[in-house]
Parts: sequence; C-alpha cells; structure tokens
Amino acid sequence: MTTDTIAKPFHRILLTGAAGGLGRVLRERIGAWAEVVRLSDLRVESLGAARAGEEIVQCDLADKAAVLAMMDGVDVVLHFGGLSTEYAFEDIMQANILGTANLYEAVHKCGARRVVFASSNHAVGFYRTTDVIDADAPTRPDTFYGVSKCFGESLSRYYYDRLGIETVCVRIGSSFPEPQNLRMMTTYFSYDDLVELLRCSLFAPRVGHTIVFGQSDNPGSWWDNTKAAHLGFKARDSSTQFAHLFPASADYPPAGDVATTFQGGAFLLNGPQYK
Ligand code: NAI
Ligand code: 15L
Repeated sequence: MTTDTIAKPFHRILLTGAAGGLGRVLRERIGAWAEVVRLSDLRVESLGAARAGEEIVQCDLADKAAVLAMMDGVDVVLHFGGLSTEYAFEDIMQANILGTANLYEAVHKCGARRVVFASSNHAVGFYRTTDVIDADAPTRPDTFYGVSKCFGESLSRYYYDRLGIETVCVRIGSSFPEPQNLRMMTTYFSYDDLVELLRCSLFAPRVGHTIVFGQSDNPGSWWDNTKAAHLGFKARDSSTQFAHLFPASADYPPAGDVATTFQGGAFLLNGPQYK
C-alpha cells in the first residue's frame, strides 16, 4: 500500500488568509492533514492555480453569504485571514470583527468541528515587559487590532459555551523567518513551531476553548503556557540561534521608551495618541 491510499485525518481543511505571509507557509505544510485543503483569501491572484488536493476560493470575510458558501463541506478551520496590523477602526471592524462573526456563524451552520483562530500577542500588549502572564490574565489590547483579537477570543468562547464548537486561540508572538528587532528575541515563533502547534491544536482529542501563546522556547518569555499543556505542544526552536543579530553594542531604544516598556512594543505607538 502506498501512502497515497492511506486516508488522511480530515476530509477538508479551510485555511483563511492563505495568500498572506503565514498562509503561504502553511500551504506548503498542511497537505498531509486533509484530503482537500481549501485556500481562501480576499485576493487569490498570488496563489496561482490550485494544485492536487487544493481548492482556491476568493472570499471577503465581511461578506456573510460568501463566507457561508466558503464553509460548505469543511471539517476544521485555520482562521488566519484579516488585517494583521493596526488600521482605522472601520477597517478592523469589517475584516476582523464582522469577518470573524461571519466565520463562526458559518462554522455553526455547516457543522465544522474545530477552529484554530490566529489571535495575537496584541490582545495583551499593554502588559509590561516585566510582567509574566498566563491565559487567565485579563486581556489588555494595545490597538483596535488587539481589540479585534480579544473579540475573536470572546466570540469563540461564546460558541463553545453555547454550541460546543471547539477553538484554540493562538496568541501568535512574532512568526517570521527570523526576529526583526530586539523585542522579537522574546516573541519569536518559528515556522516549524507554528506548524507543530497547529498540528497539536487540530489533533488533540479535546481542546474545548483553549488560549495558547504562540512562541518558541525563547529566553525571558513573558508568557506562561501551563494552562494549554493538554495540547501536548513543545517548542523545539529558540531565538537564541539569532543572538548574533542583536549584539549588546548595538544602538537600542532607551529603557523607559514606550516600545520597550510594553509587551506590544511599537504597536503602542499606533492609535489615539497620549495627550
Ligand atoms: P498577512 O497580512 O500577511 O495575511 C493576512 C491575509 O488576510 C492577507 O492575505 C489578506 O489578503 C487577508 N485578508 C485581509 N482582509 C481580508 C478580508 N476582509 N477577507 C478575506 N481575507 C482578508 O498576515 P500574516 O502575518 O500572514 O498573519 C496571519 C494571521 O496571523 C493574521 O490574522 C494575524 O493577525 C495573525 N498573527 C500573525 C503574526 C505574525 O507574526 N505573522 C503575529 C500575530 C498574529
Ligand atoms: C502581530 O499581531 C502582527 O500580525 C505581526 O505582523 C507582528 O507585528 C506581530 O504581531 C508582533 O507583535 O511582532
């Protein structure tokens, strides 16, 4: 028997935000988990043609009917679509708030089993860099973007309590090929660790409603993942491999600078300004 004839765990996975930075990474890595991977985004031109085992669906998350159609036949969802940094509230409201509400209503109507929601560290960005928090710490968003991630976490909790739809909210730190600044030495989340956390989130027998911080095994972490231990995730990478990029002799923002005082870093410089 070849591996081609072995049934895959899921029939169809939906990946929203498939044309984005993380979506493009995930496209290459999740094919073994489902017979069909449905790749969706607002703009799908950059995805090219669907490959074997793929479907491509153009969809604006703010369009309720289109989201319902996108969900047809889907077992599980990786929800990575939406605005990924700070914008005007009206834009955040459409893509992230209305978009996530449309997604959950469609998940319910279509009977999908589980969602992994790409939340963000900016749901708690107003904690200080001297704080260590876990999943039960009250949210402290640092932007309208962060508020929208708190909304997604809260909405998914509601759909779990009311309807039993399971969600893992991954508060992703900084998932890029390498840390782009000194702060990301603490928030770095390697692509390999991201994929492994998604695998754990989809395949753990019971996740209920779980909040987990998406981070590699970085020194000086601000985030305690004890309460997500049931996922069975163990980070294998660490930002230490990039220490040479940030020598002690470099010119860094002074201590007390807003971007070094708060976990959200430079996101604190967005939005309504201090008077
Ligand atoms: P990205 O901005 O590269 O990708 C987001 C995708 O969502 C884009 O392809 C965009 O076209 C699509 N999108 C935007 N509005 C949409 C709409 N109305 N309808 C349908 N699709 C829409 O972002 P990235 O880095 O790939 O992040 C993916 C997710 O992970 C986002 O939800 C982001 O908030 C979250 N995240 C990412 C982090 C990172 O380090 N990359 C850190 C924390 C959270
Ligand atoms: C996020 O939520 C953003 O989507 C990403 O672009 C990074 O800026 C990341 O947080 C971060 O905090 O580094």
